[in-house]
Amino acid sequence: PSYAGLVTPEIVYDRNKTVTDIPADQLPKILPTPVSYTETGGTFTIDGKTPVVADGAFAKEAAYLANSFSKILGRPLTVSSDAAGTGIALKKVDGIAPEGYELKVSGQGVVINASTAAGAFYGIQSLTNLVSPAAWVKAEKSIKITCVDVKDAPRFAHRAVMLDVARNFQTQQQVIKLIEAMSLYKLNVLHLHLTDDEGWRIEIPSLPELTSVASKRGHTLDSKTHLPASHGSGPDVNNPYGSGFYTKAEYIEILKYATDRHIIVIPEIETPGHARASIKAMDARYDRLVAEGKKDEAAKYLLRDLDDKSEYRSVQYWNDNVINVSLPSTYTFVERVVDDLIAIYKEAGAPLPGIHFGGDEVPPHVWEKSPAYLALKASHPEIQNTGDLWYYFYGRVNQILKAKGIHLAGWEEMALRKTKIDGNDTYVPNPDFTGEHLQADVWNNVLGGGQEDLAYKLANGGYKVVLTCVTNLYFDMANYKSFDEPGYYWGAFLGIDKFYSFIPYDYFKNADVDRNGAPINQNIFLGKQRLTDYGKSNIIGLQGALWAETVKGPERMDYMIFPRLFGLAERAWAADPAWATEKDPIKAKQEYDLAWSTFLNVLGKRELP
Ligand code: TNX
Repeated sequence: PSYAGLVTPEIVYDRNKTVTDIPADQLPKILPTPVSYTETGGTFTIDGKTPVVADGAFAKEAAYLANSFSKILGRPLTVSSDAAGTGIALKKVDGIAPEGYELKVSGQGVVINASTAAGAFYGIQSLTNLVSPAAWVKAEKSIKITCVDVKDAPRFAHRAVMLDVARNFQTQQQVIKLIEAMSLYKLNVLHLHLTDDEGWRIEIPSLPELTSVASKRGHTLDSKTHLPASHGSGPDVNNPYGSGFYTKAEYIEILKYATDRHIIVIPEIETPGHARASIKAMDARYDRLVAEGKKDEAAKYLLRDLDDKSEYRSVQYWNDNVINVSLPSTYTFVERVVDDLIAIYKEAGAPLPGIHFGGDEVPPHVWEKSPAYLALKASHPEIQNTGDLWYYFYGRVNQILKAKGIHLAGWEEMALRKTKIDGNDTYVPNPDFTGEHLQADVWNNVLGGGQEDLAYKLANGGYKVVLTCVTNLYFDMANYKSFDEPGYYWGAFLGIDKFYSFIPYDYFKNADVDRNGAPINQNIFLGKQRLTDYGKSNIIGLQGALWAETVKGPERMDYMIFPRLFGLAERAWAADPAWATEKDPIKAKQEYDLAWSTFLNVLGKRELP
């Protein structure tokens, strides 16, 4: 990595101020950068009389376009199927890449060609980018669009944002706003972290305690005995953002809004760790049914072994937050939740390709003294220690999902089987989960931590990997080192440059400083795995992640996500920029400066939605 030292937090924030001012007419108008973009001279004017003419396959996209322009023109455009006349045409053309499009604006009108509805949608979003930001704020009678020739297609199929609404809640309106911003910049997966220790945030009609009890922050009061006051999570009952959930109807609205914008919403039900809220809710259900004299029914969904005396503590200091995976009732619970989620998605008409079952950060010594575990061990020779339960649990969850045609997604730990080798806990990839059926979100590439190449190892080994690298893509990390800057920094300080300079197939390349801001020793990359060609084919995309222990309220959420979202969108959609492949370090720096200036200029001239 000869570019070490190119980007440091200090330089970036200097750069932010001294960025070269590139004249507006020389700036690219479309973000993320399209594959090709040429201005062909002249303009085309869209006014209230411009018709939208669409192939039947793109009727929904035509309606979306017609309505979105009404924000400027005061009324929607008319949609017609009459191919004659000057207007905006959406045409189905075979042979264009999925999600790709061609956009031609000329004196004669606008033509968007695509082979899929998603492609037509992205053509529309690029057309929307060409409208001057000012037009969106002040209503006008007509909109002038620069004539262009654009050809475009995304680099990665999976362009995601993970939003944690469990630690602190965010309203439906905030989620809708994020979806709107994501869609403008061609991101297509919203991963909602709906459950954690602090709360359960989605109504599951057949298990009402999940929200009646566990959406309220107060349920954690008897837990977490060792939490330092400075830590963001915990009981914190007076926090106004600590409680809340989406009713089924509200969640369906979110799904419909996302589906109209070609965004898939992956629900995350965190198991077996980070599950204090689920456990507490099922405890409450148990207590109620026992009080009603229904003892047998009471234990049906119980998530803990009442006689388990094991002692453990999670990294976030919880001592009672791991579901007991040896209990049959755990699988009854999982299946019940999955079935309700399927029904909710079906009612919304939204796709549900995968469900995320968490998997991160299960502490040592959990389950060790559980009678349920000891009984299971006695009857299952393949289970020798609690590490083997990992394999057992995700194997069963995978079976439940597979039978319903849904793939299993999880944090990287899910793809790793913890086992004892020479008495030490060691992770080995889980051979049952490779291939199409498991999506692993890989977060740990902490510089100097020794796991820098984990994402590449898993991809080379056959896992479908979503790069969620903490060094470059974590929205909950502070932008830079300052007492005034909110956020964690256990992974890195993360200005927008970190997102922007992330090179997916070689993310060691721009790795420069560690999590304390000190220059890293490049020797840490010696002997690390690089991506093979096969590994490359298994990198399905990128994900920015907003964890929310420190994210209280909508303003803070927006502050952490913007403008860093644009750096993420650029790297998820566009090819590696020229500076990433330039071998001469001086030329690379010049090219980087120009590209970075241009990028910041574009952002500076763009209204946030
Ligand atoms: C680690 S990275 C977690 C989350 C925290 C986050 C805070 C990962 C899969 N788990 O539970 O919210 O750190 O940055």
